[in-house]
Amino acid sequence: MSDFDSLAQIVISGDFGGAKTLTQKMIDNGVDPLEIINQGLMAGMNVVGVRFKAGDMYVPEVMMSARAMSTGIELVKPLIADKDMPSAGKVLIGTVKGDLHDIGKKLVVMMMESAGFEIIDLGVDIDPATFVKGVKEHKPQVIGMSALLTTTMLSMKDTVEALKKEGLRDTVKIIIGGAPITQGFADQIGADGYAPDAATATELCRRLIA
Ligand code: B1M
Repeated sequence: MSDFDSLAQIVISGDFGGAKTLTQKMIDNGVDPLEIINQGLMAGMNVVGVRFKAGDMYVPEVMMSARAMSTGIELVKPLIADKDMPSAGKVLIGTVKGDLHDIGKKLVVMMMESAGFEIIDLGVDIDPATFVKGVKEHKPQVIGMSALLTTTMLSMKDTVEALKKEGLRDTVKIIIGGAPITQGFADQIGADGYAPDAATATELCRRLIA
């Protein structure tokens, strides 16, 4: 098995100690940092995404894998000039107004970061005006909104309307998710997409940005 395959396997198993040791060994051996990311760390996380979506991996395991991936990335990052660091796109994300649930959103963030997206995480209880301000300031390609309460999902519609009012709606793609959200609701409020889980959300962003 090559070091790349071993590193991918280490990420899949969520072994952050192993990720640190092998990434450092590969750096010391002069392996290209971008290859360490793409063929080792990200390759492993891609498998995690597929397995999680299929129900073969669970939330705590995915979090361990994401941590293993981050451990490797942190070692490699200083060796890569900013211009070389691959960015899949910029995503502004938050849990909507009145809603404090963020475990799922954090998972979405981890998965997207692992896939090379630049994430601006606004946090929880984010009102439409703050999303609008975030779009003006950060100019993301995608806005992601999360809601876990049936009472707060309506704030997603308010945010879409607020973006329209400010003339910003056509500058970004909007994706939504969270336990009570459906594709039908996404269509109803004029979002560009809905994802039932973190892996699908990441794929959706890739598709919308492409
Ligand atoms: Co709350 N809670 N909670 N809660 N809570 C639920 C959601 C609830 C279903 C429990 C129940 O009654 N059975 C219920 C909602 C009922 C409803 O509206 N239909 C509920 C309630 C009522 C409440 C309170 C009102 C309780 C009270 O105070 N009376 C209160 C509200 C507080 C508030 O938000 N204002 C409350 C509080 C809390 C805690 C603070 C205690 C805690 C949250 C801690 C935290 O998040 N930091 C909590 C928790 C943990 C839950 C449950 C048990 C678990 C949620 C979770 O983390 N799931 C939940 C019951 C349940 O779901 N079994 C419940 C794991 C997580 C990985 O899944 O968040 O679905 P999930 O995320 C998934 C997908 O949905 C998707 O990807 C994720 C990963 O695959 N996804 C996206 C999520 N966001 C996405 C965004 C995307 C795309 C995909 O694109 C941008």
